[in-house]
Amino acid sequence: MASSGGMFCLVRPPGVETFRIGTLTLTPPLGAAYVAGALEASGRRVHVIDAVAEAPRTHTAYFRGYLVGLGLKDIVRRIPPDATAVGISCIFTHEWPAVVRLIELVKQARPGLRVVVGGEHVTSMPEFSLATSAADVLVLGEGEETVVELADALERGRPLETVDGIAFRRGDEVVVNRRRTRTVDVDAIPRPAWHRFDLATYHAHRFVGGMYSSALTVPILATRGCPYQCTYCSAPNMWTPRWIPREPTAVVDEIEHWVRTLGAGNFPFQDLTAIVRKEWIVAFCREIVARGLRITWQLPSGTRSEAIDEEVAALLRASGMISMAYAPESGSEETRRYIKKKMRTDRLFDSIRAAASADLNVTTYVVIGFPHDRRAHMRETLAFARQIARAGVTDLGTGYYMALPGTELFRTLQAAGKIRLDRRYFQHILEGLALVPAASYCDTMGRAELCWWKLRFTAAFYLTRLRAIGSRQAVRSLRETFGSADHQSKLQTAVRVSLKNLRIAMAVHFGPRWLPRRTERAMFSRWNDTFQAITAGRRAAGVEPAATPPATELHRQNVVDAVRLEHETVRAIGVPRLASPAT
Ligand code: B12
Ligand code: SF4
Repeated sequence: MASSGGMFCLVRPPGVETFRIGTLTLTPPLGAAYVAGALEASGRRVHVIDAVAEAPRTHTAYFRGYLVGLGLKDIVRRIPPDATAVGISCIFTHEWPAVVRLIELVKQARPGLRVVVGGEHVTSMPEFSLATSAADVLVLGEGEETVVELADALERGRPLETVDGIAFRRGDEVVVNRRRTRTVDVDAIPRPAWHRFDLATYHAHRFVGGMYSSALTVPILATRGCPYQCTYCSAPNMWTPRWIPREPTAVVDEIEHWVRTLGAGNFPFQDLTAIVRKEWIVAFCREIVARGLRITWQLPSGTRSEAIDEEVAALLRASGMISMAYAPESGSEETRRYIKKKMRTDRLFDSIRAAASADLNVTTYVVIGFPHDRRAHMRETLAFARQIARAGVTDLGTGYYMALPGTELFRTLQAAGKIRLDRRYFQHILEGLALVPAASYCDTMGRAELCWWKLRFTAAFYLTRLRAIGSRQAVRSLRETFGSADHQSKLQTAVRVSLKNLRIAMAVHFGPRWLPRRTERAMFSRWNDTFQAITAGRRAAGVEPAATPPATELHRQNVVDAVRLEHETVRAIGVPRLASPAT
């Protein structure tokens, strides 16, 4: 098991923020902590540079937003001299330009170091990521087993062609190997190596995700993957549409472990969709109650509503759940059908009422600006916003549609010539929750109109809610927003987060930029051409599906066909590496 190799240095790059209205703050990097745990369990020496925790007050202007954390050159300076490989996590597409620059600086300072990148972004576009950066190897999909096998191959000089789940550069070609099969025994995956990360700093800066809690926060993962196939979501490509839960007792063991060893008390679940089966969630809640654990836990990133009835809602409350989110994405049944969001309105409302009667804090997320969206769909969602407020939903989050890579809708937009991988593209993902969207991919509505609908939804929801809760509670809620006590509503956290972000976003533009503006613009000058050339190469290699139906027809096709092509087609595509404009 133990390896004779050198040290693996894992880097969590600076977080990216901007002025957005939402509770979505930075969080401790769960994926990187899992990778660190797997490398440690394989006997390797691991060093972590967590740019956010090491400089949480350092802000550097980045596009219209800012980076939070160590400067890129400072990260390079902190790589230990005996490191033989650097692993960088890149889960968000809008982080990619900063990661490209970071890799370039690593290669300038330490040309002999192997640079490995993992995460959702590189998994969604492996060829493009290798063409636009100086990375050596990408780890695609679930990372734990692959990174250990890759480290072993690098140490022993084994050919990279033999390692499933990676992409790498070979001369003027990028090679993408077959994907590794998902880990089925999820309970055997080593725990996240939180002892290598400074969770107290995340907590002190309220970088926790979800609703603020005064107890130390540790992110948790109870399940992996998601069985659904929403057309705008990259989960099927990242994890395949397979949902694998851990044993409920194993999840509670982990929670108890962090309570005992770290004094943790608040656990946001970072699952794609934690609650799918009623028996699972019932067993999990009963286990927490039986052990007498006095914790809070949250489901900030959205879950399915089908399994939540009155019995489950009462158990959620009894076990310490304080906030959850449903993501029907639209009040329009037609939109939900087009995007394959298999959610029935009557079941959703039953579930909302059950959650509200158990006094749970429920956020509902909607997305506007899907390519097919029409004004009629917006009017339906406006009525829906009022209905859910009356049914007991505590908060409404309205996001703008993002054309995320690795999704069915992205492929459709691309086939229709509507995707340009330019500066604005990277910006629009970060600004999915901004006041005004950075881009609109909708056929009938532009950015200004989408913004107008967002304002109308927000006003309609909160005015209806205000009428339901009364002004006295509203005043108390306002006081809590700016105090040090736990928040009772996500709006409180969102208001605080947004004001802080606005202040920093304005101040940061008088300070240093991550790259001079001209160089930042130049960086993208050839990215779109490279992307189009790669698309042609992928078509020739048979990776792209033969037919790309329009957005309104996508619900008729099974995403598994496209996922299979992407995962099983071993390919080598000729793409020269782009030189950086910063050198
Ligand atoms: C929790 C979460 C958040 C948290 C923050 C997470 C964080 N670390 O900062 C919150 C709620 C704040 C959030 C916000 C947003 N999010 Co979010 N989020 C997630 C979610 C649900 C879970 C992430 C997670 O912990 N996963 C579990 C771990 C185990 O998986 P992982 O991180 O992918 O890591 C594995 C592999 O990727 C790999 N790996 C990762 N790093 C490395 C490094 C190396 C060296 C190696 C070898 C391997 C490796 O191995 C890991 C273990 O298997 C994901 C979906 C998902 N399930 O991944 C979306 C997701 C990451 N979010 C997404 C988006 C779009 C956003 C927002 C832009 C939404 C918005 N409109 O504002 C914001 C941006 C916030 C910001 N400031 O940048 C997208 C990103 C897609 C993309 N291409 O950019 C995702 C993928 C969801 C989706 N499918 O649409 N998010
Ligand atoms: S949007 Fe949610 S339910 Fe749909 S595929 Fe993605 S993770 Fe699953």
